[in-house]
Amino acid sequence: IKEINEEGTAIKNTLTEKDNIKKITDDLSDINRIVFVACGTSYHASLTGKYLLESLAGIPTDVLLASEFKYSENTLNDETLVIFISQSGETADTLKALNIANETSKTLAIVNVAGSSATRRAKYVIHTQAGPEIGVAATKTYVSQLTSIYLFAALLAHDDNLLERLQKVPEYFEDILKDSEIIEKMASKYKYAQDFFFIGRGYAYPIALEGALKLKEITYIHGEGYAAGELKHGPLALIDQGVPVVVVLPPGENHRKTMSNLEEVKSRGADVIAVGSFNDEKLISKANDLFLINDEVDDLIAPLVYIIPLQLLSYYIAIERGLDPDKPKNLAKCVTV
Ligand code: F1P
Repeated sequence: IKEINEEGTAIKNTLTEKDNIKKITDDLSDINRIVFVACGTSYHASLTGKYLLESLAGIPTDVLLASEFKYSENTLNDETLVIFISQSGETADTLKALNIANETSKTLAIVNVAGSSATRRAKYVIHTQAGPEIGVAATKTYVSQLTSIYLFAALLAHDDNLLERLQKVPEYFEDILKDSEIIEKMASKYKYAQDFFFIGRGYAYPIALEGALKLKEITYIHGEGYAAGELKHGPLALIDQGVPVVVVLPPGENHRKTMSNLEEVKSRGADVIAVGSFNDEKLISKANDLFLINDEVDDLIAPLVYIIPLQLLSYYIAIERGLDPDKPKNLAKCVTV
């Protein structure tokens, strides 16, 4: 919980890396493809990077799990930038992929631990400024990775408006944390659920995936993250009376469509837990449980902010179930095999 509380500060500190990141983007004007490579939470940060880089900079971007990297390695060349995201900089699968990519392409590592192996092997390095993270499940390092990726994309795309908006992001955290009691009550209501679903579209999709991963990691409850539009291709069969479905719904162009997915799950009896904005009357009238966020946080910057209530939900459910959220079973802080 200490680390979740430090997330606003971690973002503020990481924003100070802007000038260092600018030097890197100035040097990369000739790239025509980007490939992100990562594991776990860092993979979800990478997915957000794909949406940002393709929409802001128009650069085709792929995202690969480090353990699957070798199946795509022969598509790389010297105009490809391969970006490795890893809080530890020591994850074995990520380092293996980095060694391979160094042979053909430009490589950039976005890492929280200074001096780690990834920082020594990659051509370019961005240091996230989250400070030490003791909890095994990544929280403040995740929003710091995202902050680095946002800065990188905004600088590459010369998007001054986004750069300005990023400065404001830490200000949204205080209000969210003040409302954490709302999440505590939700946790007590849903602590015995066997399955959770998390849905979102566009920028909200990786938020849903990361929300589901946090739940699995620290509460051992089955959580599935889905692109909201994918529900109708099978998973709707699993939505029954009383199944909690977390709908991630920031204001933006996907709102109408995600609302119709919300109606779909609700008509099958799901308990809808919505994370949305204060002025969203439609959402407020439909959800069973709500967590509301400042209306200024639209879908573009939502990944940095909307993840906080989802992390808190997993945290409080773990506490309610008598589990130690800092020491999840079968998960190491750094996977070196
Ligand atoms: C990747 C990761 C983390 C997860 C856990 C195990 O680590 O999957 O996302 O929370 O710590 O490792 P990293 O490559 O980002 O250090």
